Amino acid sequence: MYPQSPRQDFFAVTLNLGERSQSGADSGGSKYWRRRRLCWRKWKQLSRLQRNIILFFFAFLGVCGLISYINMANHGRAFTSRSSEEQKIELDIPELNPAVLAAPQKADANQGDFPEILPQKTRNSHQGRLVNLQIKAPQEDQKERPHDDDTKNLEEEHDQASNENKSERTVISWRGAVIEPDQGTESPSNKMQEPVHKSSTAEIKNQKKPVPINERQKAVIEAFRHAWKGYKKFAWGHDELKPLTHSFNEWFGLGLTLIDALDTMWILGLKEEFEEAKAWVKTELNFGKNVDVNLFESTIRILGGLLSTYHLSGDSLFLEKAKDIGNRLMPAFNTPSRIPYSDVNIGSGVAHPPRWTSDSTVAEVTSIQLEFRELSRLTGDMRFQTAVENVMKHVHSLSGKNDGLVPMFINTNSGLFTHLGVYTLGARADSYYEYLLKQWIQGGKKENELLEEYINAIEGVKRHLLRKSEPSKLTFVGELAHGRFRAKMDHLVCFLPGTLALGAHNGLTADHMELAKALIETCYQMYHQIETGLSPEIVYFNIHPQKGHKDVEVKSSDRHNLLRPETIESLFYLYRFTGNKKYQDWGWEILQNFNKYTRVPGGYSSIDNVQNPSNPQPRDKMESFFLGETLKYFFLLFSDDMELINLDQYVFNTEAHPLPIWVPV
Ligand code: DMJ
Repeated sequence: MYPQSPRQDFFAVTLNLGERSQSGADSGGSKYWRRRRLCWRKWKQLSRLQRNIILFFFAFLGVCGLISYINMANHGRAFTSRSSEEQKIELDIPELNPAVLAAPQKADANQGDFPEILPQKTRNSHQGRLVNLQIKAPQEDQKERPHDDDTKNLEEEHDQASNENKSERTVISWRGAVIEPDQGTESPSNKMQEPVHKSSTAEIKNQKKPVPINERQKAVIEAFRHAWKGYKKFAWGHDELKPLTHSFNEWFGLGLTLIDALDTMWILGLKEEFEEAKAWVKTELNFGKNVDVNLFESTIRILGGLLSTYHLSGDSLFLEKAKDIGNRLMPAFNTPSRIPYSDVNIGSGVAHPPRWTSDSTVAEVTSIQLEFRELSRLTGDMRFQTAVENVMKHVHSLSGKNDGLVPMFINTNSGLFTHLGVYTLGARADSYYEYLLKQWIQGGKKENELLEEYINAIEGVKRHLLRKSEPSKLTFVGELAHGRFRAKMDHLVCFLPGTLALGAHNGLTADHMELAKALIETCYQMYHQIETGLSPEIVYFNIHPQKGHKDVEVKSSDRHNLLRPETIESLFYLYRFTGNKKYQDWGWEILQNFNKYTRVPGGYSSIDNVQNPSNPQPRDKMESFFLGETLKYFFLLFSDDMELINLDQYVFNTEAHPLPIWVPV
């Protein structure tokens, strides 16, 4: 009988307890005690086994309850502590990674081809280098760019040193040499700040002695005079000389050659010619003309030429003219995206894109910054600077770049890159890269986005565009078109060795200088391997060993020479920074070939065929940059006067017009 009853009793006890809990609140005290006694009696009636089972069951429930309580408590603690760690990491991120551009991502299939010129350090090493450069940089925009305490201390020291330098005010003399303050003629504007002085005292002492003009420089002066004679006689006040037909060519109708050549005459010491040209600027140059000009070309040649002549001569006439043209160019920025139109009518103030597209060229919209920024600094009118810096910021933020390499076109409506997938350091992109570095230098080496963008781009060049030719293993910069490499190099790309050398001089890593040396050798060979000793506009390199083939090949459509400056420009930088005379000798060889094949009685002329020494076919055109750039760089290359346009005080715009490097106020 026992076996059945306890089970029933057990349920009875449970039910009773349950009933109590539901109705206990209404029960009187006696009823409660009666129930307790009843329960106790029932409990006593149970066998020991039944009681043990019941006790074990409750004990088991208790243990389970305790375990799940501990688990829940642990889980809660773990959740809380993970959140705060995540929070800490999130808070740490901005400290660890200050706003920098994304690192190059793709591995390069061709890296193995260039062991000696590949980056010696990773991109992080550039970031490390950046920190050092930030320390050296002068003050400005402090609000926008917080620095750590160590950096601040070092910057204060730098400030002190710079202030001490401020007393050493200098003026640039005829031939561009630094002279004592009291020898200057007219003071530049009050807003102008002195160029930064970095040369050692010993260097300055040595360089302050007048350095006589050497035979090679005299040859450059003779070449200039010959060209100028033709210009004066047949094209005075017009844009370009036609030296064969003794006539002129009009592009903007603004005396382009004359303005482009002003600072060259100053640097070459051609005082008489300079004064004549200045008189024309004063009395004849009128920008109030109903004429369409190209924003980029008129900025680099006219605005740049006027600004640098103002700095060298200190004559406010040139600043007034610079302000005038600067204002007249501003409507170009009135576009939906603020990326400027290519053309603007400087008389009516109406700007427009070319007739066939609403695109502008990337190099054009990003190579007007040095000039407009300098105009703002001199005038105090920030509209110029703001307009061009907005363009840089916008381009900086755009997608469509390939490891820092940019496409060639940008749409003025959408502000986006167009014709994606083609990357070159030649036409339509070239000076974008040049101005990244040069703006950084102009602004006192503190605009780090520009430097980051430049370093990324050079890494992109190494990764995607460098190859070696056969049989001489010349390092060259080719092009990438939709993933396919083309062994094509424009002569325009020969600006790159000079720019790389300038970057290395300003503290970038030594591999930039190594690449500069390799590339200038190639640019020289682009002259040396050609029948006239003059480079064609475009060359193709052989990249596969083939018997009897040279490194360089030329297509018939590319065999012209426009008297371009880029190789001479780079030879100048390489000579300045290395002192290796071979660069002067290479330049001398090229000058002689210009004299042999491009000089005509009326001046110098572009030629159609660099491969035909018996008939190079002169084109009847002398470009303004022959006087503005090519002959100026020849003269500077042959000079041993390191103070002649000191590269720690001046930065050349892309048309060879030197503008001062800013220093902290
Ligand atoms: C010049 O007008 C400038 O150097 C520009 O950057 C490129 N083209 C010519 C010279 O070749």
